Amino acid sequence: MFGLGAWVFALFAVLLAFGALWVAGSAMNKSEDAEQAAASGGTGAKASLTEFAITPGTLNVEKDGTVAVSNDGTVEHDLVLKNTDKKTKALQPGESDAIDLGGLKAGHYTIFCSIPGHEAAGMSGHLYAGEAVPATEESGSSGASAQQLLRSNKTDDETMKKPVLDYVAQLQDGPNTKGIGNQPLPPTVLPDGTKEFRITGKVVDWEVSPGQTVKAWAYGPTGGKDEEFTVPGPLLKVDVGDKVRFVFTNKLPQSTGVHFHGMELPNSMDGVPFVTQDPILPGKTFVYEFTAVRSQVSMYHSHHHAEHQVPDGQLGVFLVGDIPIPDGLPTPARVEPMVLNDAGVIGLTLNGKSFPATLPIMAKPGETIRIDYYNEGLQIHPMHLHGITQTVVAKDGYPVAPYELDTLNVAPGERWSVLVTPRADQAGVWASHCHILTHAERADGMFGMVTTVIVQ
Ligand SMILES: [Cu+2]
Repeated sequence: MFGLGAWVFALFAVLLAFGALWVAGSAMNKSEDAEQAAASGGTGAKASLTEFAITPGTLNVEKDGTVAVSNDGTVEHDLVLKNTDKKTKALQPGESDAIDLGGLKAGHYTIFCSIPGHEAAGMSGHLYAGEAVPATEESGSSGASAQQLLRSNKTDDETMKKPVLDYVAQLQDGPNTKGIGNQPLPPTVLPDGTKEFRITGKVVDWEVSPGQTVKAWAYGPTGGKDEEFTVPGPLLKVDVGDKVRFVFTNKLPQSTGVHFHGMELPNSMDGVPFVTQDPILPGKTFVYEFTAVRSQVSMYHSHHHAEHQVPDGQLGVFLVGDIPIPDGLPTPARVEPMVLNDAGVIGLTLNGKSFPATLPIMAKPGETIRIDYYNEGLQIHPMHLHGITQTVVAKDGYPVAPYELDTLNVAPGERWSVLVTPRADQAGVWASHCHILTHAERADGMFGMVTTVIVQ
């Protein structure tokens, strides 16, 4: 097994790196706030609420000051200081309110919008009441508010440590949520050699992160138990030249259609309702048949109400054969799919899970892993791997002349395949995350599109 101590140490290094970025961002906000404070008489700050952000993300307010809050969005929002009674009223679009911080202890507070779902969507931030930066011995201040601020900062760090420890604990205790996506589903081989998959779409409970269970629109094996319905759906794999039969049954509360994204197939099998077929009504079955003509890194997903059906979970990986590896590069020992999502009930996730429920990618020194990124979300995600080079070998399943990078932009619909070969001197836990930092971290620590590559 793994040395837990080394794990914790390495993950703290990760936290420190994130922390440095955060301090830089905080310093910028501070200068903005200073301007605002000057304009409003020196004791207050202003916050703007939109979908789905609190701007600025860090508010520095003098003790007993006020925060002017405006709803500049298009739906109802509010602003609440966690664990206090300080908050605005529910603000309609265009409305404003002020929070009087009179009597509030100097310190650090988490702020958020309490409208259900808005905090998770990104409406959270920090508020510092009192001095903006803790005074040090050297600066000559030993006032009570500075001491309180340091204590409060320690509490904040403890809060941020928790998801990391929860993630680490999975190495000993196993996954911290129910359900794992991308489970290989072997086909039934028919007498003529056709490979048949029987897949159903159904709404089931899906645990995105510990304790956070949503109603996912999942794929699973037809006739399977609810536990076999996952996000992403079952991982399907065939060989080049195979005849494929995909028998789909719709148990969703809405019509749908299954599109094989990236697959070369007959027009009538393309799965786009009103373009190549009628919608598959709830309770009905549709049979897709095609021959897999070349190697492919493909996805199967809904193409009907896709704006919600796909991010809600109607997505899966469909591999054909293997990507040819250019001369001089090692053949991968395994393929690790990493399916990105950012919307619907599933939200900011890797393989249907939000940190700390994401699973690490394990690699031995000298071993080559192929990571396939699939973007099933609505936004671009720059996927950054710390410390170890990623060598791009295919785009959308098509081989490309290999090139190296550490951050790979993955746009919606794209699939990128990279090889990762850690060296012996790269042993450790390497963070791997989307570098849109609000997709990876929020006021209470890391979440969402974060995992690690563990070289051991
Ligand atoms: Cu992202």
